[in-house]
Amino acid sequence: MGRKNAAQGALRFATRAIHVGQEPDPTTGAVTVPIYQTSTYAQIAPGVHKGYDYSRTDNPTRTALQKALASLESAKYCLAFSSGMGAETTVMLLLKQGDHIVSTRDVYGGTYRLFMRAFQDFGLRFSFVESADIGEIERAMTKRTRLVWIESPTNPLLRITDIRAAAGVAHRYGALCLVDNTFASPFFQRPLVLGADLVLHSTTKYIAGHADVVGGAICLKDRRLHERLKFLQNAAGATPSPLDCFLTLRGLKTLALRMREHENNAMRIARLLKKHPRVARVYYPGEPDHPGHKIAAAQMDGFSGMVSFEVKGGLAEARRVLGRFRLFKIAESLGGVESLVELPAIMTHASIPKEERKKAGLNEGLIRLSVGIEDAEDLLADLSRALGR
Ligand code: P1T
Repeated sequence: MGRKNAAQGALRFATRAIHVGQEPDPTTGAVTVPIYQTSTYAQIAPGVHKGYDYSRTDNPTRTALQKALASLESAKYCLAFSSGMGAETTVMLLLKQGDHIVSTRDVYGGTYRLFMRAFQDFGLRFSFVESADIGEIERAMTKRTRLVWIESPTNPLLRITDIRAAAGVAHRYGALCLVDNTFASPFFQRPLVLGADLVLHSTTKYIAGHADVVGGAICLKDRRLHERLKFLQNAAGATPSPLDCFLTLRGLKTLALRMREHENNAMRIARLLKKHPRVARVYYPGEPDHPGHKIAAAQMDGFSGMVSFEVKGGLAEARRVLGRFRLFKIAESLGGVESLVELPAIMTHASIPKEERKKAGLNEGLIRLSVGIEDAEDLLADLSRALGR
């Protein structure tokens, strides 16, 4: 599907990650885009400037990041934010009272919290569906549905939605289709090529890749929608600092290298888990018996680095397993070079009510791994020790 090398002229993905938007600085020749640590810009006359007037509105370090990310997502435009949640909040400002949103049920806990405990109070209505079943999306659509919100692969159950089909349903009802592409990264999946209207990222994760910066982004093709979102980016003000943009851009340069390693390591971890007598269930879309494997193989270029699993013995045993890891650190977040482990029901998804988690199939004892790019043998040894022999 849409091989990474096809889009955006002759340059391939890994090259674009290093060069697009990152020409040497015109005044000094600096090869690395500088951190333009300035809040404002001297104007030639009132209202006459060189394209920058205030750093909430625009900043050259942010411009470089936005251009690079737009290229990698096969988008025309990208807008960067101070966090993934800042990006999500800004998308929601496109809507108005009475509008209806159909969302994947298994979404990041913070996304659910934003919808139900912030925007519901403004008169937005939400339906959560198992979007892996396109029929469920279709049955939830109404005349007021403005947005179909997809996560694929989902956080934390790694479910897969057919993005082309979901976008098709959204468009038939005159709604937009947004894909949160955080778990795949543009290296493995480009939803705009599959028909989605908006791609959202927590750039905190694979894109920045080193667990040292929080950020978000929205990528899109449509000029008018970009104009509105750019207005909202500035009006609401959840914009990233120049240093955050620099760190994110620095991480982005090695995205291709890192994603291959994340995937290689995750494949080996999933295989070990599948064979392990203490493991009850493994969730990894790269496994041929994963229910979404065929669709994932068709719409993605790889299966990324997130693996979830359940051990026999439920929550109590899961806690014991977490306590035995040495390399994998118990922490929220994902997508960095270092391996992390967590219990979603207690940590990242605790803000979703228990009944809702149950409906999604998110069990209390589910363990989520963000597989890093350490040596695979060391990770496998750590996992074996944690599971117990
Ligand atoms: O943390 P922030 O950069 O604001 O991004 C929010 C967000 C949005 N979408 C997805 C799919 C996410 O996973 C996240 C953040 N997730 C975690 C912190 C986590 O550990 O799952």
